[in-house]
Amino acid sequence: MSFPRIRRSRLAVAALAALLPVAALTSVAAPAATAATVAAVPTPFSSIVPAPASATPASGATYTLASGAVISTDVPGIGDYLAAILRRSTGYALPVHTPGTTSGGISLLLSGAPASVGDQGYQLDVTASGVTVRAGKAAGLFSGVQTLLQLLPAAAQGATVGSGPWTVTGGKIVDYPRYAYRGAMLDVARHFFTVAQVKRYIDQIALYKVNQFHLHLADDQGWRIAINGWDRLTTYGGSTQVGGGSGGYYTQAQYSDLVAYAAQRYITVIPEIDMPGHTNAAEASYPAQLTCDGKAPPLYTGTDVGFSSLCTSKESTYQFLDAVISQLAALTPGPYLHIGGDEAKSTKPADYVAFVNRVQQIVASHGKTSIGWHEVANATLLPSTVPQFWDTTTSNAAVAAAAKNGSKILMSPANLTYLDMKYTSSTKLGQDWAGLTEVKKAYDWNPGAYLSGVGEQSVLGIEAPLWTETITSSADIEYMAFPRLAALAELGWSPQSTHNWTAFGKRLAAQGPLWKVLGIAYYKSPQVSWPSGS
Ligand code: IFG
Repeated sequence: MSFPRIRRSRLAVAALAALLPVAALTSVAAPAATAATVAAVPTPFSSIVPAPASATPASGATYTLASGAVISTDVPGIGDYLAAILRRSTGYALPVHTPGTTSGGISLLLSGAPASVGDQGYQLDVTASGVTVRAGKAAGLFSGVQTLLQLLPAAAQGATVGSGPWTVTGGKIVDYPRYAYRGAMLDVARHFFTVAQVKRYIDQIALYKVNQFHLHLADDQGWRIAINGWDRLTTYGGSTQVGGGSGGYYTQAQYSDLVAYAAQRYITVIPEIDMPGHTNAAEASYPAQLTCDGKAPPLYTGTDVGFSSLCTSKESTYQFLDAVISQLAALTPGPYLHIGGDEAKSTKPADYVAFVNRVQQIVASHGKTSIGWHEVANATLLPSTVPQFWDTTTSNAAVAAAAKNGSKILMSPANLTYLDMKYTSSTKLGQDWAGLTEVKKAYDWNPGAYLSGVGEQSVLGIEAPLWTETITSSADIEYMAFPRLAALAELGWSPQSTHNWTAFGKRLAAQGPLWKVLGIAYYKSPQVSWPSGS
């Protein structure tokens, strides 16, 4: 079988793998290739997103998953997760066992990893006889499994049994993240998304080792989480959304289901109740307690910001917030609660500062750490409070002062990380107030050297927010999130030394076949040479 001589570049290899089905159908220059006659070209280590800290292929060595393979693991939940995916696509039984005498197959072990991989990293070894992932903690094993899945043909993540062969490139990978916090945010307030839609997005962010999922649960247009004793927040405050649709909300059981689903993928949920601004839905629901004049504003279905404020001088406001925060804290295993704090244009600055100072204490009294949009840095931050930077500037005095004072900063510059920014002026979805953000612009920056006065050691990590004023479906989410979420996930995980747009563009191209298999409705950026058929 001879293909026209192709530069054995990474892209060509990935394209070759993706072209096989098309070549079989359309090739006239060479005899029709069928999967049986041409072994699928294993995915090279250089195609993995995020780029691993270190990867050494073993030339010529490969491992092919066979029907009798066994998954041996110290963490049954991860074994079952991998087995479910591979049983569906290979048709193999793939029993999951605790590690024993059986060798070969796939081993996922909590022993033998080098200390350098830390709590979230792993070591992956592929030899002709099997695949071994080693980690210090389960989260690291899960990350190693994501890398293994990317090394298998894209069809291995498909919903129907494929023909294989299920071949993996041989070699060794030792990998660990640059930042502890690699996040994605979904705004379910402007437009409500069902539990199934949120779980679909959680599955997708897990592909790229994102480990924090920030849910923007309340805003002017809707309150989306049931709070016991405050039913009108959801029955009335959750009854609409941008554009006037019927909105919706999560019961506490549904929220807990999302938290558990994310946790099975080693993703921590961070709930946000935006305050003191962005609170029209809450004020409309409980005007006596939350507004200064006791008058209920009408429900709001537009997209303006900055017109609402909780009444910061009323004690009932803080009794309300204590109920909300204590119930969310009880439902949230993770360390963080997000208190919003952005665009409080209708709150006097001195009132805002006093409010933020007090709310941080309420959050701490319920055992959690606050994250707030970076305006909270104008208050007196608790040492553990995390300002989330979202402006389009490269300097902010209050944030720099907080960093100097020891605060960790979460990086979300709107012009680089906001997934609701249009790609180009012809992008139908999204907004453009922070500029137009093609995938190269989302990739080509350094979170550890972006904001003056905020160096590498002050950066907690990076987060990609998706605001949903114009986003109403899973296909909309996917179009705006992919490929930019993969770019931002790499910025959060990979060493700065691997940062190279040309190489990353080839890695992105290699994701195209997987996104096609998964039905991810991604934006085919012209900045990337996507394999045809992907
Ligand atoms: N800014 C607002 C969001 C949203 C966004 C849309 C923040 C922190 C513009 N606040 O971003 O509520 O409207 O791009």
